[in-house]
Amino acid sequence: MIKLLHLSDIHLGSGFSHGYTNPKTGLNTRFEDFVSSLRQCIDRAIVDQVDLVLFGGDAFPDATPPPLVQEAFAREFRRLGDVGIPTVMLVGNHDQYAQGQGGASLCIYRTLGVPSVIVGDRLTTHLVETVSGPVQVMTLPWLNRSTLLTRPETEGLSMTQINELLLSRLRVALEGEIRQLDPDCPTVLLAHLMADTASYGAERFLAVGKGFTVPMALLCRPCFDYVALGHVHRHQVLNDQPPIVYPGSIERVDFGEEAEEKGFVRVDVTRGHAEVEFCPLVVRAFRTLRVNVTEEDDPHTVVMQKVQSADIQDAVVRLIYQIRPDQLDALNMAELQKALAIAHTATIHPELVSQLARPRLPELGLGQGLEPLDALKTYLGHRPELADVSTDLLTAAQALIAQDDLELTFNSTESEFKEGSGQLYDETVSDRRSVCESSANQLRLI
Ligand SMILES: [Mn+2]
Repeated sequence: MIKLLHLSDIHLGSGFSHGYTNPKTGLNTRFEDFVSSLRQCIDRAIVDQVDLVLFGGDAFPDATPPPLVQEAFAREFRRLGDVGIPTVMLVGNHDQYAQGQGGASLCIYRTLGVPSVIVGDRLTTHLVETVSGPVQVMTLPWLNRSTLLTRPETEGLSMTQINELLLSRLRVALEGEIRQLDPDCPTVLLAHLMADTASYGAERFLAVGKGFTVPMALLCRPCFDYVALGHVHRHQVLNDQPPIVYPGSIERVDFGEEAEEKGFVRVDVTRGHAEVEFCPLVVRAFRTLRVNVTEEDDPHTVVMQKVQSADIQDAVVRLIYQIRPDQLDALNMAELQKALAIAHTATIHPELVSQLARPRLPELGLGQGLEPLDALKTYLGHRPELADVSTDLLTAAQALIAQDDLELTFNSTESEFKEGSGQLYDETVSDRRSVCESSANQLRLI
């Protein structure tokens, strides 16, 4: 039996905006949190005397981490080498430098000839001799189109066609690799990819390029006793035997992972069977507090009650409240900041909800059927202060009305922001939504 510890998506050095500089160490507190999570994983590997550690990729936010971050990562993994535990480090999308030109942040371990570390930056099989016997580890790093395709092959093809071509190449390459396996030796596939049945986490916002999904049928093969995945930040088990598992990230990268439990997995593998145990890590809590005070007579008390009733001690907190502009002065910000001070860090996001004056126009009375555009024209005719923008408003309204489904507009707005950080995405979309909604309300009010 081979004892494995499988962790993934460390992203060491990210999420600094949710921390502050620790005056005792000079380091960002979120950096310290991430190091602490990694340390818990390494501690467990040493205590359990595992035979092998598998790292599923995405060590840092990008392929050029600052020396301080690189060093903290190396310092933790070195502890495994010191006690003779080998590690396979897989290259994830965040570890690749300038997609297509080769090179990855983790390759330095191979260059230096660190004896306990195997770097998985290509599709190949490593025979690892452990204390408990040999194990085959097939590494499949993050694929981008230049991994298996040349430029002339992809010229003029759509993204879908390129993905299909990439998948057919992967199928052939994987088949070739499988044929060379020793069928009697325990075998693990270690892969950084998006499986087609995985449910998405925050990583889709972190992704630099749009990847492609790999069908489960390609992974769910009897030649593999365990399939160790990386990339998706939410822990999930996609198949029972062989177990196909995302351990998830080891710390919360942003608010998109607020509700997710963080951890790693311990796996006992023999040829033909594997037992998996998810091991939760002690990580910092993230809390979103939402409250709508637009209908409240005493908005300050309501917001304060929301803050005081929440478990925000040492958590990363964001307070989002919807408020009318005329209520803003009612909030005692100093008192609010004081109540939030027990949090690790807290940010305040007021969402202004404008209450439009509702002039009663006789032309728009009940029983008068009016097309929305005519209604807008009538409304603009009564608002001389909008004369400068009335043409633009009418053009915009025409475009809006032309949309079959208003929701489509929201969706396309969201996709524009998927490349940004989860937090930015959340806020921007909700801002946009409220803008769109208030435009819709305007039309309704007319
Ligand atoms: Mn990834």
